[in-house]
Amino acid sequence: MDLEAVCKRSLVHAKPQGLILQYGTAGFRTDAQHLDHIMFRMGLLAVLRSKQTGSTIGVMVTASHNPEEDNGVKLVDPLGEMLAPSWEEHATCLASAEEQDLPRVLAAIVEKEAVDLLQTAFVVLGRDTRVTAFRPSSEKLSQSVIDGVTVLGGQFHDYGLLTTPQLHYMVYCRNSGGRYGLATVEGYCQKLSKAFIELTKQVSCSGDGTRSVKVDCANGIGALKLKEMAPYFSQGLSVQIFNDGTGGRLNHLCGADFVKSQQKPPRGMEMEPGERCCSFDGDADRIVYYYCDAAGHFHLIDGDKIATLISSFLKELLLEIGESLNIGVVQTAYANGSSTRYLEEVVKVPVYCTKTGVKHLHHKAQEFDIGVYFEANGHGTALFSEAVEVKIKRLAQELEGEKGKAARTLANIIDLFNQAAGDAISDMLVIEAILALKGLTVQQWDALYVDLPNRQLKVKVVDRRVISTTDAERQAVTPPGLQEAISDLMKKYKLARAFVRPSGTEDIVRIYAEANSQESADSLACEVSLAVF
Ligand code: 16G
Ligand code: ZN
Repeated sequence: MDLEAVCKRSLVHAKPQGLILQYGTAGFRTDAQHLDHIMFRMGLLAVLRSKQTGSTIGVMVTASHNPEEDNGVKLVDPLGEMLAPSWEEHATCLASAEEQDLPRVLAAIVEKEAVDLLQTAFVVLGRDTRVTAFRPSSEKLSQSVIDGVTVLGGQFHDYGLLTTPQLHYMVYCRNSGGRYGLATVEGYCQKLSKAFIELTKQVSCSGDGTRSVKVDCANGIGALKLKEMAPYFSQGLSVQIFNDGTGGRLNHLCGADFVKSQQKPPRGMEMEPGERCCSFDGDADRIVYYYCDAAGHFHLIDGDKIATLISSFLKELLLEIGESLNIGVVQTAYANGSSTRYLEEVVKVPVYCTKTGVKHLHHKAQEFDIGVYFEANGHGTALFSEAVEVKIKRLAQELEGEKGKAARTLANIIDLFNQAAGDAISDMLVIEAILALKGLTVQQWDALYVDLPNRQLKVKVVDRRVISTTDAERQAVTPPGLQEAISDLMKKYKLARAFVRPSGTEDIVRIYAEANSQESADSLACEVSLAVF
C-alpha cells in the first residue's frame, strides 16, 4: 500500500476540516458539495474490502429519494448485500479522518481486518442520474471513487448509469460464478423478462390480452432503465412512463417516498378510476402501488400489502406443489397492524419484526427457506435458499399436471425476484404477474384488508441520540419514563400502537401512531410527540 501516493492524491479530494459524516442506514448521504473526499475514500475502502474478501465489491453513487442537490454513496458486499456493520464503522472513521491521519486510519483497518494487501482488488461502480448545475453530479463523484480505487492499485468496471438494485445484482452475479446470472444490463433484462414472459404466457392462454400499468419514475434512473428493459417484456406488459426526467426535477412532488408519505398521487400522473399505477423512488429500489376509485378517492397500496400479495401467492403455490417449506415474512415497526394480523391469521405465515433499514430485514429473511421482506415504504424482495431454488427447479422439470404447473410458476417467480436487493422493476413485474395469474384487480388486491388509520410525525430535538430503543424499535429504553408515558397514552385509544425512534438518515426523531380512527391516530401521535420533549 503506497501511503505516500494515497496522501498526495487525497489532497486533490481534500476533506473540509472538521467535517464529520457518518455511514448511516444507507451509506453517506448529504449535500453533494460535501462529498468529494468521501467518494475518494470510499474508493480506497472498497479496495480494502475487496482484498479482504477476495471478491468484487460494489460502489453505488446515489441519494435515493433525497432532493436533487444531495448525493450519497454506499458499498455493496460480495453477495450483493449491504456492507457488513464492522466495515460501516471503518467507513465512518475513514471519512472523518483529517488528511494527516489518513495513513494511520488506513493501516489500522488493514491490521484489524487482516487485509492481505497482495490480493488483487476489483470494484464495480454504478450511479444514478443526478446532475446539478452548481454541485458535483453523480458522474463527477464516481470519478472520485475511481481515483480512490486506482491509487490503491484496484481494478474497476464502471457500469455508469444503473439503478441501485441493478448494481447489487451485478455484484452478486460476479461473485456467484455465473450461477445467479450474467453481470450485464442485458443479462439482467433477459433473466427477468424471460421469467415474466413465461409466467404471463399462461394468462394469455386464458384470453386476458396484454396488460398495462402506469409508472411514475420520480424523474430518476428508473425511467431510463425501465425504457431500456420494456421491449424485452412488451409481449406480457406495456408500461406507460410518467416523470421520466425530461420535464421535472428528481423526486420533486413525485416518486414512491412522496406518494407514501403524502398519501397522494405524484405530479404529472394521469389517473383514470380503477387503473393500476405505481411509483418508483429516485434510484428504483422502492415501489408503491395506488389507484383512484370512481369517486376520485386515492388508495395507496404500500409495501405491507405488497408483502401480503406475494406471501399468500407463494404459500398457495407451495400447497399446490405439496411442499411444506419454512416461509417467513419480515416487517418493521412501521408495518400497519392490519397487515401483520392478516399475515398471521389469514395467510398463516409467521411474521417477524426487525429494526428499520434494509440490511436488518434482509438478514432476518435469510433465516428461512423462503423469506419475504418489505418495509412499509416499499423496499423489499423475497429470498429463496439455494437448496429451495435447486429443489423447485428440479420439481418444475419432474412433476406433471397441476403440481408441475405450480412448480414451474414458482421456478419462474424465483428468477423474477432480484434476491440481491429490493428492486422496483423486479417487484413490479412480480406483482403484475401475480395479479394476472390470479385474475385480481387492483381494488380486489387493496380489499384484502383495511389499513388501520395512522400518522407519522417528525420532531426536531436537541440531541436525538438521547432516545434509544429496543424490541425492534418498538420500545423506548431512554430517556427514562418515556416508554411509560407512551404506554399510558396508548391505553386511551382503541387498537392503538405508537413508538418513537431516532432517524438514521436525518437529524430528527420519528413518531408513529396507529389507532381505530384517524382522529385517534392523529391525537395519539401528537401526544407522543409532546412526551418526547
Ligand atoms: C434508508 C433505508 C430504508 C429506511 C430509511 C429509514 C436502505 C437501503 N434504506 O432510506 O430502508 O426505511 O432509511 O429512514 O436501507 P429513517 O431512519 O430516517 O427513518
Ligand atoms: Zn431508494
